[in-house]
Parts: sequence; structure tokens; C-alpha cells
Amino acid sequence: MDTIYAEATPLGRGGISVVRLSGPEAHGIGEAIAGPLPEARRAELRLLKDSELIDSGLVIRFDEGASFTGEPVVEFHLHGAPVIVRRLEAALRSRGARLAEAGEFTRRALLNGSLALSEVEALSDLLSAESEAQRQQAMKIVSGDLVRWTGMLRDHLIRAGALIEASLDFADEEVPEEVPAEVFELLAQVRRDIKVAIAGYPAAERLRAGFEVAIVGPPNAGKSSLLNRIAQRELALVSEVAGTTRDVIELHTELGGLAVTFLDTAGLRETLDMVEGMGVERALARASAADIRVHLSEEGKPVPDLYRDGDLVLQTKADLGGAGISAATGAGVREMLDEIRSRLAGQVAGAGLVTRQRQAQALEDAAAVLDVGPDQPAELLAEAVRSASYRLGEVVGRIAPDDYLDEIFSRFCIGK
Ligand SMILES: Nc1nc2c(ncn2[C@@H]2O[C@H](COP(=O)(O)OP(=O)(O)OP(=O)(O)O)[C@@H](O)[C@H]2O)c(=O)[nH]1
Ligand SMILES: [Mg+2]
Repeated sequence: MDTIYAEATPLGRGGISVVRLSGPEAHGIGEAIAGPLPEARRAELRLLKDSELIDSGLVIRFDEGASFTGEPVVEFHLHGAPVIVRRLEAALRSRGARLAEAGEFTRRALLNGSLALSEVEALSDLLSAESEAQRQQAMKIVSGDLVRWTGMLRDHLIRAGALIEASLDFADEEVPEEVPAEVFELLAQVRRDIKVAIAGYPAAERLRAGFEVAIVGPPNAGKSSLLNRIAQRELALVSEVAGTTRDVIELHTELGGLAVTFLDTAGLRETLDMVEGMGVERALARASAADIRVHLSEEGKPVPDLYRDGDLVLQTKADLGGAGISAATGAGVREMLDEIRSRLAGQVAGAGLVTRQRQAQALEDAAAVLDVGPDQPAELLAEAVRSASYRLGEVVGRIAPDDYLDEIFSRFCIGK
């Protein structure tokens, strides 16, 4: 295993720059540059040098099994200037360390068992979180809630397994002993808990991925004007010409803690203009995949082909004398956003800890093998319990296919 290094702080000037060194040679290389290393997890000031003085800074040592990666680690806190970082990195390289790949520190943490796969996934979500709700959800999992929850279920299964084994032992003595009722209660309890968790998966996945709200309606309804009003800037072109918008224009924003992308779409009408027709097709495709559609028109009518329960239907240009909202003055827009926020929040009310298809699938498998009737022989029951326990282990996971990991770590930066 190579010893790797990377700057952990962002590139550029700052108060301090942190460089991390991890791997079997980390302590040896660290000592060659900083002199005797401090006690583990104690920061001490050292002069950093090779043939010349590089910098003076805090040095922290972490021991194998008690570091982020699980390997021996040394952290250097330097003065925050790119030239100093580059100079230290050259010294580390000349002693045999190499620059880490994106996500390589975290990958080693996973390999060494100091992070579970579900925690790595959540860490990736945390790093890309755009909203408060996404941060909170990822943080729950990063801090081990899912690991603890599956651990509790496995404890139930271990207890059930022990009870089954005990009844098998008795069977040897020709006193056929029944599998105690507690076993079936435990298994039913585990199945119930799993069902609840799986039921919360779609909501959690939505929360993780963020929401899309499409503004739809006839040309000139004021869709782009409404988007601009929400954005509080001139994001989309507005004109009195019907058919101004062609591409789907996205506004990424946070609505009361939820990540929401508003989509401004082409006005919907039959058209002979080929480019406008392409725009209408895109509008229909994106709008039908959105979580909510805001149907906007001067008449306050929905687009029949797109309408679904939970959509908003709004009359606009209220400043001209009608009812409804006005993109021109902003009247009613705040209330509209509040309504959208509360409808989206309703869609994710049951969000649980299971945020990925991979985890939901492992839970489905576990529940399925536990679906055994009381008339089954004890050996089969014992086998079902073992197999369910294995599946539960997969939910948090210590191992995963390489390409799956590559996909996840490609979204990390070097140094994470
Ligand atoms: N008075 C008034 N005029 C508005 C309002 N909203 C939009 N308009 C005007 O209506 C015209 C069309 O506005 P857009 O926002 O471009 O309409 P659109 O629905 O995006 O139109 P397309 O992109 O062609 O589908 C422009 O002249 C706007 O200034 C409003 O609330 N009040
Ligand atoms: Mg428009």
C-alpha cells in the first residue's frame, strides 16, 4: 500500500493549509521532515525541513486504527500559501509518498472498516448537499444512525437464532422441543421495522435528489416573468411575443430548507415553427417528470394533458384587474412559494434513513427471507435468520463492487 498525501484545505491562500499524509510510511516520512512526532492526537509546533527550512507549523500524529483512514496518519498545518504547500509536497514525494487520487482517503477508510459503505455514500451526499434538509438527512447517516439501526435489527436476529439453536439441541435428546413463540415475535418485529424503513425510501430519495417544480401554460402567460420574480433577477428572456422561451430554463434554489429546481418551459400550443415545436416537446417531457407543476394562465386553467393531483393552478397578471398572482408586482408569489414548500414537505414527511436503491433492495431481500411460517422446521428457520442477518449487513456494507465505488469517489475531491 502506497503512502499518500494531499492538501485537505482548498487550494489557494488562507489562514492555514492542512496537508494530510496517510499510509504505512506516514510516521517515518513525517519524522524525517518534522523530527520526533508528538504524542498521538496532540498538536505540537515543529520546524519542517529537508535540505532547508520549509515552514514551521503544527503537526498531529494519528496511529493505525485510530485515524480517519485507519492507517498511520500525519497532519501538517502550514502557513496558508500555495508555494509552501508545494514545497512540502515535494519533500513528501522525494521520500516516497505520492499524491492521493480523488476520494482515496475515504476509500481507505472504507477498506479498513473505519467507515461503512452507507456512511461513505452519505458523506458524498453531505459534500454535495445544497439544502438544509439534505444536510440534516446526510448528517444522520454520516453520524451512524443507519449503522445503529441495522445493528439493532441484527441483535434481534441473533437472539432469535440463539433461541432456535437451543431448541435444536433439545431435539437431539428425543424430546422434540417447539421453537419458542418469542422467535416468531422477534422475526415479525424485524419484518415490521424493515417495512416501515422501506416505505420511507422514496421520500428520502426525493429529499436527497432535490425537487423539480415546472411552470407550464400557454405562450405569453407570464411563465418566464414568474421565474424571474422567484429568482429576483432577469434569468429568462421575457417579451410580448408569444413563443419566446424554447429551452427549459432552470433555477436552482432552496425553499424553506428544501432543494428545489424551478423549470421555466416553452408556452404550450400547436405550432408549425420547428424550433418552437422542439421546445414544446421538451417542456412536456420535463414538466411531466417534475414533482409539481404550476399551471399558469390568464384564465386560471390547467393544461389538461399535464395536470396531476397536487399541482397548482394559478391565474396570473392580477395587476391588470383579475384575481390570482402577479409576476409584475409580486403579489401572491410569497403565498404560492409557501404552498409549494408545504406540498413538497408533505411528499417527504415519511422520509427515513434508507436513501438509496441499493439499501432498499438489501432490506427487501432480508424481509423476504424472513417470511417463514411457524410450520417450518427449525433448521430452515435458523438458515433464514442467518441469511437475513447477512442481507442486513449489506445495507450498511463493508464491501461493494469497484465500479460502484469508482462512481461514488469520482464525486469527491483530492484530499477527501
Ligand atoms: N401586467 C402584467 N404583465 C405581465 C405579467 N407577467 C408577464 N407579463 C407580460 O406578459 C408578456 C409575456 O411574458 P413572459 O414572461 O415572456 O411569458 P411566457 O409565459 O414566458 O411566454 P412564452 O415564453 O412565450 O411562453 C410580457 O410582455 C410580460 O411583460 C404580470 O404579472 N402582469
Ligand atoms: Mg417564457
